[in-house]
Amino acid sequence: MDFKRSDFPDDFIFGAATAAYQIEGHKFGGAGSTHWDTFAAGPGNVVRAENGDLACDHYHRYAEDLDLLKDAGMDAYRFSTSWARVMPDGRTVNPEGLDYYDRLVDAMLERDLMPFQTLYHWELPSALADKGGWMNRDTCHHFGDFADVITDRIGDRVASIATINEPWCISFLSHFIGHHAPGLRDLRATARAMHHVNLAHGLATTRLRAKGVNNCGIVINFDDTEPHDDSVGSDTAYASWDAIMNRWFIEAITKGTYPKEALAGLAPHMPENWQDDMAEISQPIDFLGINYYTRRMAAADHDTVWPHIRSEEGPGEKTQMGWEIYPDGLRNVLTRMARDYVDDLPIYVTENGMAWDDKVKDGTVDDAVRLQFVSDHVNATKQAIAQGANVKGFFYWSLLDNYEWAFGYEKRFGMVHVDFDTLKRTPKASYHAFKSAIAR
Ligand code: IFM
Repeated sequence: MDFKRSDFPDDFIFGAATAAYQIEGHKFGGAGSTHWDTFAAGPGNVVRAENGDLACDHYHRYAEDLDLLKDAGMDAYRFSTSWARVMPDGRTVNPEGLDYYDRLVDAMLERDLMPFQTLYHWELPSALADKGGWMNRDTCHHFGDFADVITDRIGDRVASIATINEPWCISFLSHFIGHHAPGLRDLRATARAMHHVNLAHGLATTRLRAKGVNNCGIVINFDDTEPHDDSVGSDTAYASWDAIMNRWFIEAITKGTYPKEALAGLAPHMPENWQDDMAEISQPIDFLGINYYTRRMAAADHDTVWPHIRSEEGPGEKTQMGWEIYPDGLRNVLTRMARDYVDDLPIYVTENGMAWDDKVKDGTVDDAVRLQFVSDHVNATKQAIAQGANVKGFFYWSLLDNYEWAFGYEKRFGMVHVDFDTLKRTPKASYHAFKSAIAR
């Protein structure tokens, strides 16, 4: 790879990320049904109707997986704690679930890996989904209870806590586009989910502060959005898409406001008195996690409903997901967020990575495209630091090939290949190259 650890400040952190439902094996340890289990069981929602029952069986193989992180010389592991494992119905504690995360965190510390925890990476318990899920304000309070319970058990040992992973996916992608659970296409549901997920962040932050947690933040996904061309229509489409995708969550959290271009469609459907929640939502955070994958071009499409947008991939080479490979976009997003929203608050690249149809041949996986991808994106991070963004770490998504939500096990993001029949792990060429690059 075309970078080395010494290109970065001494305290810069290199790591890899995963999420509970995507790797653990949800059928083990008394975890409760989630909205992903029921969504996957519905017709046509997920490739081959696959779910997270077994996934990578990290639940039993976590020691082997943490050894992979350690052997690669990584400093930190970004993982998530499944709400439905800890509280199968969203409210009642499952001691087995707490014991599991206790063991997992201790196993990280035994290997000198800093535990970067995410509270919610999409395992909404079905019992709460039945009551309206993120459309229902009560879910935010139940989430606060979950934050309390899991923090009482492992909060003394984690390096940081992010409340929510990718609020745009939880709300807009899941309630308007319908691609993720619960698979709705409903503007009113969307407006409510987009506000409630922010409120859940705020309420959980309040609970964590009451316990003295002093390294808590949120992880938001951003695209590097551009107008498709120089027409007025593309300009307007860009402003709307950027407001929904890139500004809604960060503006609420750092400024206590919502962008008018997004409210233009959402305001009539917002929960009553939403304005009263903005102070709780915009309380200070200690870091911002940024997930970046691609650039998007926004064009006007007046044959569609509000926001009248066609969002297209850029022209460059595409990954297995069909997403354009565009490293400059990471630099743009990092410098924009520092400049416009968080100033010198610590920023982490909490996810960046790509999927490819990787195959094991003679015991090795030659993922040359990923190797270049990682090199270019780490270098884009370096440029952002040089331009003043206070970026403190880079986490590759993902350590392992895993359950890629609506795409089932078809898309491979890992630096480590997983054979989903035998569960054998095979580090790919990118893993070995990353290891060499970050060696001390
Ligand atoms: O796999 C997902 C992850 O759960 C959230 N961020 C994007 C990744 C790739 O799609």
